[in-house]
Amino acid sequence: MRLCLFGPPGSGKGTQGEKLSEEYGIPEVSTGDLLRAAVAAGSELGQKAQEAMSQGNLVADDVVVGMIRERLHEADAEPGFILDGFPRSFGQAEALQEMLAAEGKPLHRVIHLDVDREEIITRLMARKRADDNEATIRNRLEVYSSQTRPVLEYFKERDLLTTIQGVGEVDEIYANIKAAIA
Ligand code: B4P
Repeated sequence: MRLCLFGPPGSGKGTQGEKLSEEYGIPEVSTGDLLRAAVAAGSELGQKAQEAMSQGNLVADDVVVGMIRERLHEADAEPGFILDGFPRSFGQAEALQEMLAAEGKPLHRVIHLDVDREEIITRLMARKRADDNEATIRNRLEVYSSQTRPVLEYFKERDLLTTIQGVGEVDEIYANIKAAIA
């Protein structure tokens, strides 16, 4: 199975991705986690990503797409994968579709976790990651509305999109995701 979890920051992509990964035995590939690991390792890629991330801006498409291309070619992603937080721009969506089409491995579904702004701010303020301060959260939400949310249309046009309410019990949301991919 090849899935994509789409939604605003704090919508539960990481939370649901981990559960899906465990149950289906395929890796959850989070661009946020990959970028944070690169920053922690002090690699050249990490240095490029750090400034954008600390301000809540998107890291450049070529950096993120290159990273995803490499990760999806690792052996554990051969039977499938769950993308968490990728794509986040039209450029990333097109690059992904082209890459998967060229390999004859199309996406099965894009799950959009819908959560309103106030709930997101409450969740992220409680989490306290380095980029979970109020100014950065507001910018991440702004970036989501202007650059990421419009990409939903791209997947809708291709009949790949299912929107699921991301508010409520984690297990209830998970059951709705499973029903959508069954
Ligand atoms: P991410 O790491 O993807 O950050 P995120 O969107 O905040 O994470 P996520 O949405 O997975 O959090 P979750 O809901 O699991 O990105 C960080 C930064 O990296 C970006 O701002 C950007 O700079 C860069 N980046 C990443 N991908 C990129 C890309 N493709 N292109 C360019 N730049 C990119 O968890 C949130 C909290 O909610 C948790 O505390 C959780 O416990 C809680 N929660 C989850 N479900 C809940 C529920 N049902 N009820 C209550 N709380 C819940």
